[in-house]
Amino acid sequence: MATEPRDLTPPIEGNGNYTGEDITVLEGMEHVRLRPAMYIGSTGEMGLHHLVYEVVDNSVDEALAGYAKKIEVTIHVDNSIPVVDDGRGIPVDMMALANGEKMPAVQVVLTKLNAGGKFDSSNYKVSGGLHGVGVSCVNALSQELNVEIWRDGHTWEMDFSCGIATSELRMAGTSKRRGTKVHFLPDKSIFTATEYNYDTLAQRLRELAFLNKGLEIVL
Ligand code: 0RA
Repeated sequence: MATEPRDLTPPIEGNGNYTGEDITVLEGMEHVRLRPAMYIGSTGEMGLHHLVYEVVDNSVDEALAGYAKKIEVTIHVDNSIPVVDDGRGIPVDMMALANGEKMPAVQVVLTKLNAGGKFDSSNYKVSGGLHGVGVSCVNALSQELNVEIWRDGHTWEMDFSCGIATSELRMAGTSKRRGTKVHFLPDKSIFTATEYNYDTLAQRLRELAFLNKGLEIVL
């Protein structure tokens, strides 16, 4: 039976919106940007700070797994935040996705929403408070994100914008160090607050340090 190929182009009205009858299935990352509050609670000051907690939680998980001993958080003057840990480093090996596509594991961690996959750490996440939505949400809500990984004698780097890779994973040199730096700049077009508050971050990070004996957190 011959079936007409369907035109899947969404009809865009003058206002740029889809019409009511169109069924729209968004990829996860687009949905995070369209409905950020569903993922991080708000797009105000609370949500802005939540981004930091989300990234730090990943490093705390590395500490809970017995690898990271120190986490360093810095508030840069442009309100970008690097979070550095001395854990194993996010894996960089190539991974095959369900659809046959291949990409470095770090790209999977940073661009695929947690859905119980291989790298879903929620099973053992006890570091604090909210159920983590994952570092991929932070990536989706960041106008820029750069990840640096020190692993197996090498430094690796990759760049993203709004959750989309803007570079390939590159080997950027040799290193004896071990760990991960996630440096992100929250998207000013999404957040209504754009300034980080030192005391707000200090209070939360101090709580995390108390909850995780042996873990050093520097702000
Ligand atoms: C997936 C697997 C492994 C480590 C991590 C992710 C990881 C994620 C983050 C995020 C911030 N810091 C991190 N450190 C590690 C396990 C790696 C292995 O088996 O060697």
